[in-house]
Amino acid sequence: MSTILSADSTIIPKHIAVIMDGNNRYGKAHKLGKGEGHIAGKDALDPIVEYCLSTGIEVLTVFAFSSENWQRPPNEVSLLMYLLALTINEQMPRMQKYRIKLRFIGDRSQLTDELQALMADAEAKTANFEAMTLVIAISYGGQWDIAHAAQKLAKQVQEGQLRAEDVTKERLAQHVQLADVPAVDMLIRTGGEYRISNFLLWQSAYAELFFTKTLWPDFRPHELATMIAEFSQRQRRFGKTSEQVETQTTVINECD
Ligand code: M2E
Repeated sequence: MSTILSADSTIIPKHIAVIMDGNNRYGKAHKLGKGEGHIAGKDALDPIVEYCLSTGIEVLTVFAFSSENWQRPPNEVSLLMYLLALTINEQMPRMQKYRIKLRFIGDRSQLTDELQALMADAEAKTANFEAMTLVIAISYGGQWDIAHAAQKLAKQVQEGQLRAEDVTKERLAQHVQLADVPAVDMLIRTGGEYRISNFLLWQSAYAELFFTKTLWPDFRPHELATMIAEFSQRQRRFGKTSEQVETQTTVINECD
């Protein structure tokens, strides 16, 4: 397996995905108003992004809004939509400063034209940046992602460009979201629940899983650093297994 090592020989993951759970419970615990936990959660991301950047993580993907979140109370959905637009606008100068590529995954057809335009504009303005990629999952579901990829192949079959027996996992892998970046190495969930909740199902097939009771607004870089150290140890312990795992990678440094 191609591996990137830090100066102290820690194995650095290429792609970290985070389920940022616990905003509402944080709001309640701190006696904040309804929805204010999400505002606190919005600010927790910046230090994590900066830590990932300085550590050499290539891709950070965060679950901002799931396909299931549409079923939350209408007030909360509206607030989250507002916060998404606000955050994208707020983040643009930081993306330029740090040269971070911003990308979005999920079913955009469900979002307002205004939000869709904002997302397209943010992607276009950061498309050439290569310090890191920050992926925001909005209206995203892993099952939607896989079904959407299957539809693309089904259309090719319908048009006679592909045989049904050529619908393989390799071809599906080319059509799921983030097909062009390394697979998820670490999947982290904050907030104390032990579920994947329909996040990057395909892309996390071989991910190491990390769960913490820390609520998302309290999640800090030092806790992420501890998890990365644990990731590194797990990778070393199961080195044999991980050698057999084929991921889409750019070879930077062959080790072992
Ligand atoms: C996010 C969105 O719960 C969400 C509220 C908005 C902020 N957030 C959490 C995000 O995930 C857009 C960008 Cl550019 C960055 C983060």
